[in-house]
Amino acid sequence: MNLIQTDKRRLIVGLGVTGKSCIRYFLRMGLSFSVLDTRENPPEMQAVAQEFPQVDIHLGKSHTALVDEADEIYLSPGIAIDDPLLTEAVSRGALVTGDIDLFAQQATAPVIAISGSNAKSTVTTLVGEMAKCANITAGVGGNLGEPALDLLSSDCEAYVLELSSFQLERCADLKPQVACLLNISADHMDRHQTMMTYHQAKQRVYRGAKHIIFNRHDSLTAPLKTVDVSVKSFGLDAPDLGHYGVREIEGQRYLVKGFEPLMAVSDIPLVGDHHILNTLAALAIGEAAGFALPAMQMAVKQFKGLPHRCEFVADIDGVDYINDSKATNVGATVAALKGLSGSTAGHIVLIAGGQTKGADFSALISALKPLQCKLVLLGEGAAQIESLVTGQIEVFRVDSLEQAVSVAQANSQSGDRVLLSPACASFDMFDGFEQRGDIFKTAVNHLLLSDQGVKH
Ligand code: UMA
Ligand code: ADP
Repeated sequence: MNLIQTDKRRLIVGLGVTGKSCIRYFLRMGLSFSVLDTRENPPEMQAVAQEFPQVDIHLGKSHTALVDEADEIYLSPGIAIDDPLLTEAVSRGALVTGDIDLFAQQATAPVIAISGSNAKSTVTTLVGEMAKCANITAGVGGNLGEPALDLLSSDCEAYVLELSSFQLERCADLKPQVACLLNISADHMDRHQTMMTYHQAKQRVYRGAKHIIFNRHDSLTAPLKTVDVSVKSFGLDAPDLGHYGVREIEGQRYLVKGFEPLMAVSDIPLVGDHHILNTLAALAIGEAAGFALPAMQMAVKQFKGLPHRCEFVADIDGVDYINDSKATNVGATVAALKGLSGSTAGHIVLIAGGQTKGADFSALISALKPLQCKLVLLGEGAAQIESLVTGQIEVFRVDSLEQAVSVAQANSQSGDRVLLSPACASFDMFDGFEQRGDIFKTAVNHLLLSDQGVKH
């Protein structure tokens, strides 16, 4: 497939982070194109007009005829691949693709592609840190941080890409050196409609990969075809030869490859089984990419985790407050609950709720009940979640995150943990998960200050 043909009518759809990276790319390549955003007033429009004064930009739904006429459509991830906007173009045989195929055409260094429902950003960042410790110049980004096309550089010796299901569903030809699916649990069901289409989108990360890494306890991550490919698995149990797992050696738990110890579990600074899994995945990815073990060990030991992912905020009167605002689906919250419960002396008070994205919350309820958690609910999904737990666990309904924090404080005691891990997207009440996490942290810090004031 050769996309770079000057006689083609190219259309970039979307003026977000991806659309802007596509504009920069086509300008660098000296190719003609138009841009459409179906919104009348997309955010940061002024900055966009300033950055690209020469670019032909069309806004609003009245310009959608541009899509019907285009030969090649570079569709941003926020627009579904089956959006009616594309019907006419698809029926005419127009190419509908995204930034990742463009990236793949130009990237000359090996690509490490990481996907999954959860832990993508954590593992992508850790693998990027491993590359740094191994003195390898790596471009790290994709669905996280810098968009893929902006990473392209002749200096890069490797690329580490986090890829979402939205990016993968429109990516035909990445052919990564290493591909990993960390886990699959329901997410974005409002977009993908069924688990089957979501699963199919995620599996595309393995297309043309030379090394495949998957989670052996999550069957949906197992590759469907494995001809001429190295396939390694990771999991928390003792692994077969050549695979990654955990073994007890002389009374101490080690991350191992087969029987070979790689590093002690106690060397991982982050708490919880989910971080052991993430570290195993990163070690497997790094080894497949040729990183030296001492460099990877150093990166793991130094890795403090990312903000808003099980981030410790404060200890107030023996109660830990933890910000896991990035838990925007049920799988992430269940992992956080399971990961933290073992090291929690008392109980967990969970703050959850928000935009449900069509999720089924039964797995969350099953995780909450045996742990005897208390539940503080806010946002759009509160009524739906409450209806599933009524009479089974203690539930409090609140209108704001500040109120959630004070209700959680009033209902916790020394040894408990207050965990913001919403299992929902944030857009019903906040600009995004970062704002939600920041507001939580501010509310907790106010509590801390007033608590210190009382003690003085
Ligand atoms: N939109 C329109 N009309 C358009 C174009 C976009 O209404 O013509 C709307 C979309 O429906 C969406 C919003 O604009 O609500 C932004 O969409 P976009 O595709 O322009 O978004 P970008 O700014 O390009 O950001 C995208 C990813 N966003 C999505 O997948 C929704 C970013 O991931 C990603 O970091 C960025 O590309 C660079 O790769 C965000 C995300 O939430 C962080 N990702 C999901 C996740 O992690 O769970 C998948
Ligand atoms: P993603 O980029 O896939 O959203 P992040 O690294 O940002 O992943 O983490 C998102 C959420 O997933 C966080 O709430 C985090 O606590 C949770 N999480 C971390 N590791 C795992 C895991 N191995 N399985 C499930 N959830 C996890």
